[in-house]
Amino acid sequence: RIGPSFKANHPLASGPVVQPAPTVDGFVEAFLAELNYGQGVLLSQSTVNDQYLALARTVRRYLMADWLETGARRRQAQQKTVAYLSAEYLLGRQLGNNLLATNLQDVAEEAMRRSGIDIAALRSQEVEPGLGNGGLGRLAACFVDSLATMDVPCIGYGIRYEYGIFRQTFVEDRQVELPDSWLSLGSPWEFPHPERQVIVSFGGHTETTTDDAGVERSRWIPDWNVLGMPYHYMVPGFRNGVVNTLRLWSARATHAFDLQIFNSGDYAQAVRSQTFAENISKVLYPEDSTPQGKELRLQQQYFFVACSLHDFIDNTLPADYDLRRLPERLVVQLNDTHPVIAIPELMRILVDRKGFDWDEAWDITKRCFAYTCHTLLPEALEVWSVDLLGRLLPRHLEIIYRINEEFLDEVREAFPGDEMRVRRMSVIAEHPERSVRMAYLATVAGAKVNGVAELHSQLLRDKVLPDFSQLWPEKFTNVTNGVTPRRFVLLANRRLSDLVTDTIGEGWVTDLDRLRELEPHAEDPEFRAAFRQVKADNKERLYKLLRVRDGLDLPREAMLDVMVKRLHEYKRQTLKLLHIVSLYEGVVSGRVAPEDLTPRTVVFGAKAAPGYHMAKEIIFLINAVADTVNADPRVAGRLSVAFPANYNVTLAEKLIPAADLSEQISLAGKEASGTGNMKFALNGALTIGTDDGANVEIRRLVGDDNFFLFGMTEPEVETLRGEGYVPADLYEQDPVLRATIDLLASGHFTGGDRQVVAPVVDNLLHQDAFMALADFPAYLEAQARVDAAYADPDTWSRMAILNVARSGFFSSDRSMRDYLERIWTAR
Ligand code: GPQ
Repeated sequence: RIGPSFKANHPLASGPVVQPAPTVDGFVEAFLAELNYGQGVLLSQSTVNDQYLALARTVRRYLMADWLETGARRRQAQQKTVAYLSAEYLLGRQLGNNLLATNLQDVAEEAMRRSGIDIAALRSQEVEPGLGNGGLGRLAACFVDSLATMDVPCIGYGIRYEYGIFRQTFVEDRQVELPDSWLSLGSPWEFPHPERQVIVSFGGHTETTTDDAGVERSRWIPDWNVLGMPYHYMVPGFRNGVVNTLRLWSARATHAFDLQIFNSGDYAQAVRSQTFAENISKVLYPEDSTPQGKELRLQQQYFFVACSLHDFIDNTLPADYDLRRLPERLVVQLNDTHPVIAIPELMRILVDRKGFDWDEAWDITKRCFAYTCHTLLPEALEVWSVDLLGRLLPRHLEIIYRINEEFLDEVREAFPGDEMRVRRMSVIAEHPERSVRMAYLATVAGAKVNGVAELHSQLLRDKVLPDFSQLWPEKFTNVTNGVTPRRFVLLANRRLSDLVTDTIGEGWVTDLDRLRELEPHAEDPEFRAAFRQVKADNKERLYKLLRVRDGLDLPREAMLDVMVKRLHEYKRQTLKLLHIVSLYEGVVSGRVAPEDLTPRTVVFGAKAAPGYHMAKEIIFLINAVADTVNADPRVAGRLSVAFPANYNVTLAEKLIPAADLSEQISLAGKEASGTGNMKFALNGALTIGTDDGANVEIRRLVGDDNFFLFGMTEPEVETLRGEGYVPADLYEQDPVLRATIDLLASGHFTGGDRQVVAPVVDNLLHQDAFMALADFPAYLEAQARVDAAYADPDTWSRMAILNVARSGFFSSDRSMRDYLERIWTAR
């Protein structure tokens, strides 16, 4: 490793860092310097991209002193640090957030104006880093934001994918995926540190040797290596002088290029090892909640985990640090099972590299880790085949076996004679193939295990890990998810933020419970009118965007009904689609007069995993229904459906503030938490939702009167499944449902083609694993309640205001306080 070349005691060595003046003049000066010296162009000759990059680097300059100061302070303080290990960070655009954090948005806007530049054009130039799939990745981004705002020492560790989540387009109504080359126009927010590269090994075999003390030790002889190069990203706290670090790893070859082979003329072979190594961080796996068990994915997981632990232990702790005290300085939070291979990796470091004996190493390891589970779907629980793991990481497999052996001895001791239980609890599954259950490994090694909403944590204890919660009840806890109010209220909804600040004063952005002070204003007609105006303005802004972005022309006056989330059968986009078709069918069959429909615009946003066929069929069907409904004059101005492609964080920031109705309609017991639901409530949309995930807590807080609940509860779902669920019977018995499905099945939306709708329709009639048909009547009835409430603007605004006022609990700052209290300082 290349050390500092500067004398540490030189007067300039430790600052102060010169920060540009926080004035328009100071900003213009710094901006022009970046344009001229950083970008190498004159203002008169610069492109929008030049200007965007220079603007970004200017904002960076204002953050730099705080970043360096925070780093120095953290090194001095010897506090416990949270290492948040996450395979995904769905960051969203950085410019707006960082202008907000530095409180420079007005200065920057004026400085750009003075330079003859419209800052809005530069904002749109930024390609968001989409290094995550959905809720789990966005949660990680919210958490690091909150930790910086609360001045908690945290390093976010992850992977710098060269390609993030794919860009979605529609060709003839079907999803087509394009690569997300987010780095191609330059990446002003990252700092590569090649001098801090780390070696990561794979493959090979193990050997048993005897050490000087006569103890048998295993030694790993790997057969290939790659380098991990860290890229640092600033994570600014909100106007508090703190800037934490996100450290994302990029894979490089140890030997990029073989000159001998090149000279002999085989160019492809000459760079083979480079291509091979760089593949590891090439692309984000686009499966959300459905791991595929692919070798490259395991390579990614081990790659970033090994880099991160090495970085913390060998580069972040003082050189002489006594590792027996590691738990005083480090807590590793595992974001789902993706980084769980960190557990045997820490054991390997302690035992093989640092010479600890097994028991001491295990004691240290157990106190360092905590595990968050984000799902209840059995197919989402990661397992790795022993065969693959043994081939890629033979020493880690050995360590896992020993952890499991000792753990199963403990089980036998607690439950003598109960071999069934031992088999159930084993970290190694025997069927359908010998494999490692990563959630079990995390539960065995973790000091704490948490779910992400109350209902989820309870089901996790009772249904997913019942044997473990019986053995170690005190291990299990809940931390309900949250979202950052900086990005999702202040940045996304400036109009609402201004109204809130005018009404209750400043300070609520970092103390979100203060939104409660809005409650009395729900009764004030003037405030309600102002609140409605905010919604109207946000809708106008959205419709303007959708016209330019997607060529959509949407009616201004309608209720805006929004369902945005990954496409998953359990989330039940099909239930929403059945609702739309039933409204439409009512009009075209003459059952309902068009004037009796509450004008609605339904907006979907959803990406499907490229290999998830049913999800892609559902996307096709939504698009087909949208085309037909939007073109039919019989429902014109009464019902429209929009499905803008490529839903991402950037679009969410425009959509959510404009929404009237938030669709959270998963089958009860399937959505671990949801976080979109929280963003909508905080932005004054009302929720129509099932008793699932964090909906339960939203409803309890905002009140039954201000939430449209429908559908079966989780125990009712279980009962129905136990009785034998036959969706076709419901179709036979319910004339509205039958007419709705018949219209879909008739080919009405697909130019008469009945074949193309069959996959979805047949699945609903004959499987319907997520019981959309069972909840359909209740859903229609709840939507009728929605219409009735919407008919009176004052009723609706009152309910919406109370949603905002009572949702402060869902700040990710509160989630972080809960993690601190229940997990990170609890030991
Ligand atoms: N979630 Cl296991 C993901 O986004 N990806 C995953 O791989 C898994 C879970 C979601 C989960 O479905 C939501 O209910 C949660 O709100 C979210 O994680 C954050 O906890």
